[in-house]
Amino acid sequence: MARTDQNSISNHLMNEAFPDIPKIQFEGPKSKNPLSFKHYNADEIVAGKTMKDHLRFGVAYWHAMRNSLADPFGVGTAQRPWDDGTDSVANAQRRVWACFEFMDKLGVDYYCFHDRDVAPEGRTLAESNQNLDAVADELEKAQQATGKKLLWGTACLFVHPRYNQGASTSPNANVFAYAAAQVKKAMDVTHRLGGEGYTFWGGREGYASLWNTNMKREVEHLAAFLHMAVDYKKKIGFTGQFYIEPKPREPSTHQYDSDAAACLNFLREHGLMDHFKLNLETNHATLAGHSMWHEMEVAVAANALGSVDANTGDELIGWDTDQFPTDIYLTTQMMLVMLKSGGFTTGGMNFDAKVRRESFEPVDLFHAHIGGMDAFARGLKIAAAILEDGRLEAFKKARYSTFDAGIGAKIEARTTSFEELEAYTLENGEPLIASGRQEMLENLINEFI
Ligand code: XLS
Ligand code: NI
Ligand code: NI
Repeated sequence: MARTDQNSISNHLMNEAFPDIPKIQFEGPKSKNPLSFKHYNADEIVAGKTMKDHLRFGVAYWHAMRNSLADPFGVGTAQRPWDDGTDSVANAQRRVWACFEFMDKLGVDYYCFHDRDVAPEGRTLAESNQNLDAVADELEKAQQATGKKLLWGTACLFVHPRYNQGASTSPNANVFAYAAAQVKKAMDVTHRLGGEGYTFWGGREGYASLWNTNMKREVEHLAAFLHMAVDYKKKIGFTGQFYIEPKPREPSTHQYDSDAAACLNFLREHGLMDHFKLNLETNHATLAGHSMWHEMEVAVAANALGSVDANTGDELIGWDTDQFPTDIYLTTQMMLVMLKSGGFTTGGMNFDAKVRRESFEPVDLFHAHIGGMDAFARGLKIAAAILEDGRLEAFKKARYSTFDAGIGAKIEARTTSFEELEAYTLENGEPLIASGRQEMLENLINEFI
């Protein structure tokens, strides 16, 4: 099963999809070969585990295989010679092998998909389901041939015109029903392919205008939908992790699962906390006016960090530009939180990122993913070194030490009161406070970067 069988990949494509590209190797930081890893060394042990097991990289099918690189002002530019540009099932099946050749050459073990990325939507639901089954046959063969695995599956509930006012939050019950049927099938296929998770991203689960929206009703419908998904999961014996992916807006004006805290509140209010973890996306964090670091800390505090859509945004453009992450500060912060939380179990680092419209050649897919993988490998090594050094964590611990004993310990144990704290303060007078030393810590971090 876990054996890489190149023959089997090329058997399914008349020509290899990436004929000029060899398997990408780790060559170390001194290498000048752009098609090599400088830092990501899959089997190297960092903080007790291989890099591969820490990072659990995934390729996002919708971007790597389906993004034409169109933008709001221009048509697609992507050159994808293996793709005949049609919506046929045969083309979709061929594309599977191109994707697996890509993952194989890149050395990425996981992929993620929406139902409609992998297989074309038919004229009816039954036809769409048939198309999906036909491509799932191919995905299953390709998984077996290469040992690659499905990190998570999902349903596309935002492209088709029927979903223009939402799916589970559509004002129309028949649209809700259609969406439910689509998710049921996407869950079946994810289960069949041994998916380790299933993601709900509320593409249009929000509103464009409150003039026509009953927000309370829509949010309740979303909760009802997710409860039915939980029930169905049990029915089919799917044990993968459910994720919900926060995003504040775009294409909606406001999306109900707008950020990590809002998602957690929604899950708690509707009794869904035990069934979901968060799939956090960096660019969604910045759209919400937060850093990814903040979003990850919020998730970890609730024991709900599930998986990551690893990308980044452009500080100067206000939309979800889904760029590949290359900023070492970003990856260091993310890897620090990840390591301190104990690491991924079911989740991983899915590259929900696309090459720029200007980067239209197939080889650019490699440059982009190599860069992202190296950036996280460096972040991981730096974060491990910072934790091993211990000064940062020791400073943080000392900063709260007045809560470790005496009146502080009573506050944390909730065994004191305003009256006692008043008496304490009258007796002890003005508190002696310590500097936060932000600049000193920023300098400390720069020792490692
Ligand atoms: C879009 C989302 C989407 C989800 C999966 O902004 O990031 O790609 O990850 O539906
Ligand atoms: Ni995403
Ligand atoms: Ni996104």
